[in-house]
Amino acid sequence: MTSLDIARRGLMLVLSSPSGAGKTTLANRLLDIEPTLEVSVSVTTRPQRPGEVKGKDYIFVDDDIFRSMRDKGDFLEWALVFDHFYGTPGKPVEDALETGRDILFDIDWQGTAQLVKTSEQDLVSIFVLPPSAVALEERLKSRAQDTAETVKRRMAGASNEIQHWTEYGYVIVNSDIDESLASIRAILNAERLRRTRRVGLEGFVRSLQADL
Ligand SMILES: Nc1nc2c(ncn2[C@@H]2O[C@H](COP(=O)(O)OP(=O)(O)O)[C@@H](O)[C@H]2O)c(=O)[nH]1
Ligand SMILES: [Mg+2]
Repeated sequence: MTSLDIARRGLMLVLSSPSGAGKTTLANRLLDIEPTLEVSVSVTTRPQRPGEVKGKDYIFVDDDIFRSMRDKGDFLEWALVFDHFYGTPGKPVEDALETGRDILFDIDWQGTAQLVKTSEQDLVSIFVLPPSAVALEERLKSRAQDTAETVKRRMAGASNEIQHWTEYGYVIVNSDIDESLASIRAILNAERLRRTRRVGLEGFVRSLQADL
């Protein structure tokens, strides 16, 4: 018997950052090395970008569909980000948590604040900061898919997003991808061992005690 054999509830790993801080790269690298980690696919009204895959990067819908999903209570959280709606479908999350699977969320501070209210026990939140303003701007400019206007707006948005760093359980300054990745794995591994998630511990300890 090892810790890994003991049943536990899954956890919700939230990664937030201003765009350009390297969060997407970190998330993709994390998924490569953590094959059991699932991704929460958000619903959005933002237009699909070249290279994005429907149903994998986002579920792309129009405003009417988004509103009707929202009004039906389909979302665990939702927010308006840069003029577009984004929402997290609730059903896949509860299914995963109950069966001990961990889910990764790429959502903003508004969504995280809602999850703190509804799901604090399940939540592990990490805020990713860029090492400097210059580094942030460089990363935004190197992404050819965004227009100069968008880059400008996202720089302004970054300042607003960063204000919310204190609402997260963990903060990472992403100057080195490998180092940041190692930190995220350390957080994930420790949080997986948290007593309160480990629903199988009671039975394990009971049978241990019975044999003593
Ligand atoms: N609250 C919330 N935010 C989301 C959701 N999905 C994506 N976001 C956030 O919306 C922002 C814009 O995402 P995106 O359109 O992919 O552009 P990006 O900034 O280039 O990643 C990012 O901060 C995401 O974390 C969601 O379901 N809920
Ligand atoms: Mg993104």
